[in-house]
Amino acid sequence: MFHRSTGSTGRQRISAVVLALALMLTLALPAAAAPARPDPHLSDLGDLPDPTYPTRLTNNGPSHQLGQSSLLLGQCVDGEADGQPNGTATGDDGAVGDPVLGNQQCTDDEDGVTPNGHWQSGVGGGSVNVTVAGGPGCLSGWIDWNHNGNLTDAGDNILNNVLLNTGTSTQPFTVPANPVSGTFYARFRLYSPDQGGVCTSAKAPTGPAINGEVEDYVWQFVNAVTLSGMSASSAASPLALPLGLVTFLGVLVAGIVLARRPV
Ligand SMILES: [Ca+2]
Ligand SMILES: [Ca+2]
Ligand SMILES: [Ca+2]
Ligand SMILES: [Ca+2]
Repeated sequence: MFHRSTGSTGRQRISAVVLALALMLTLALPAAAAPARPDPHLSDLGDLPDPTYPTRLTNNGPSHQLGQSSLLLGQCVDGEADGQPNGTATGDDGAVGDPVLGNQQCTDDEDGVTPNGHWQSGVGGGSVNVTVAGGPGCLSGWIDWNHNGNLTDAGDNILNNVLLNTGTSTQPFTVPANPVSGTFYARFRLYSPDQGGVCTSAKAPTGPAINGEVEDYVWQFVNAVTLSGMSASSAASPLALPLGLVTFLGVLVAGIVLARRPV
């Protein structure tokens, strides 16, 4: 009896020790890791109208992961869960409530590319000023010159894999012959160089990038009086057309006055 009794007590003690060890082991183990879920606000996306331009993720719109580097167009970038298309390409310009990286004072993350005022057909006929932060980076840009709703026609890729250092620079490009006046949609993407610090991997106006930023714009162009060039202005500027008309009327009146002036 004593032997069985002792054995039973021993087994109980062993069971208690095993339970205690199991409990300690359970507490010591880290909690099972939650499945990885990408934060939808940690990518910058575009805002050209979709359709017809690919902007939404379902249409393979451009996206740039944020937080992977400090590479930016301009001084500011913010994240979106998806593309923000609208007719004036301003859906991404003043996103409210999204995390803002870079300069925390920014309210508009489309701050890296500005058109220079006068463009004309030919090589180097147009240019934009581009500001890069956290460089070097590779820049590609597109303009839908013929207003057909895509950025993939010949000549649309105005800047291709241009290596840029931190700072602001003027980037010239070719303006096609006889471009039609009106509203032009433009897209610019900045991303890190390949190994060796060179820009060799071509970037499309669509698809993901591991860092950098995309900026989409609408620019208005009005034919000059001479029809030899165009004036570029912000889409938001109401002065573009009136200024052209005023110039034209001024030349016309001056011509009439001169023609009628007695000799
Ligand atoms: Ca953004
Ligand atoms: Ca920016
Ligand atoms: Ca952006
Ligand atoms: Ca925009």
